[in-house]
Amino acid sequence: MYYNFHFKDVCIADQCRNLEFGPEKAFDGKRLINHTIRTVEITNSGFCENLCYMEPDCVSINLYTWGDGNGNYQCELNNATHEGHEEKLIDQEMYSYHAAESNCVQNPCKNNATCQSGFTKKGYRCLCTAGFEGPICQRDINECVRGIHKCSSDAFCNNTKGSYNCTCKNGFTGNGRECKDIDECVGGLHSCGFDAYCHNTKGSYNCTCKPEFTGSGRECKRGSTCEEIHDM
Ligand SMILES: [Ca+2]
Repeated sequence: MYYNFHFKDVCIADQCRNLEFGPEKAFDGKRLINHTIRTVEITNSGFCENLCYMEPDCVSINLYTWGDGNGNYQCELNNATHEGHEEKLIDQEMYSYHAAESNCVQNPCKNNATCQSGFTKKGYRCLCTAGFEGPICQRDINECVRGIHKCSSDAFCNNTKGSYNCTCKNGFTGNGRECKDIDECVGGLHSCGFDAYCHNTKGSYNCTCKPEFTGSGRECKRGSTCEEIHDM
């Protein structure tokens, strides 16, 4: 009943895949559950392996033969084989299960990447999750250094594994992606002297002594500098 399906060097949309369905991994009366990614109705049972080959995540199939006598089949495409998931391979009548040689059983891809079997010279490829890169997605992307972050120009960017954080700089408030200047003068957060004017600036503020007062702005004394010197 089972053929040795060997799909090799057939390229679809520039994606070459090499997938082999050997007879030693074909089981009548079995079905792999919890790993089906797509179900297709077909009239030629051998076409199920073809569909699996064309679905990059697929490495095994369940074929269900309907009892309607019309020769229809239900083809389930699975993103795993029974290897490492033995408890998911259950007995079920009218089903047959067929697995390809998978190079993703010992998932070589890091950081929650998706492993797809049959691609590249290694026999698999990894689809990285956001924030990682490299042949097996082992490398964190430093978004801060690479300048691909979305932090405000008034924020610090902190790289993290798989992502990054934005923190508004002193004098600004917000979520880091948007930072608004804090008006210290209105908010009473300034430390200008009682006899000083407070001027808000972007990210900070200035203190200037009122007329007839002199000093740093944080401390203001009555009288001009000259008079102070004269007084001394
Ligand atoms: Ca990062």
